[in-house]
Amino acid sequence: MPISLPALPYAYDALEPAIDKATVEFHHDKHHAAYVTGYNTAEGKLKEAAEKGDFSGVKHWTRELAFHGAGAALHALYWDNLAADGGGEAAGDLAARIVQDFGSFDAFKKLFTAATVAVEASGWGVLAWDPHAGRLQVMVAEKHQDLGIWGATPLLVCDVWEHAYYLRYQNLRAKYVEAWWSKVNWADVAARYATVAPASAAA
Ligand code: MN3
Repeated sequence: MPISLPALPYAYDALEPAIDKATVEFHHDKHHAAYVTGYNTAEGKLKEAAEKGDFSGVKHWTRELAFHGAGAALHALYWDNLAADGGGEAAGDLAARIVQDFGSFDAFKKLFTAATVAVEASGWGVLAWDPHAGRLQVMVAEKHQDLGIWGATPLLVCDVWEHAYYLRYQNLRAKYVEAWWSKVNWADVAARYATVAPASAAA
């Protein structure tokens, strides 16, 4: 089944001045859209290969499926993770879990920021719930699909591909990440955490 481009959950200029209107418009309408299209193309090619029994292109198209599928999923999460009135700190069970797993909100924020700014070339900073370790993890993704822990659920992601910030911030990735924090929709992150947190997490 083809996937479709989710509508941006706010106006193009909703994240100004932290993330500018032109960047959001290009990022959603061109870049995010291209991952959706790329996923659908790969899915179609793999379906065709299975039907024809011709697997000569299977290595290429499974790679394309992972790249575009991960790109599409992370971008949908990225938009939902932000809001015009975002910022501040996590609250409730998520806040308690952040303190348990990282020591303090400030320690988590510094770790996430450092990991995200340090991503080599194009990728993402990720806060994820890892069910194997039973804890929150700060991870990074190179491109969209490399370096993740299987089964871990991303809760909060920061896109640090240059298309996410170059129009306004040029090479100053750290300035963009600092501004990005001011738009984090903690209610969205907490709702995602609630769907994966163990029942005993708040105890
Ligand atoms: Mn992007």
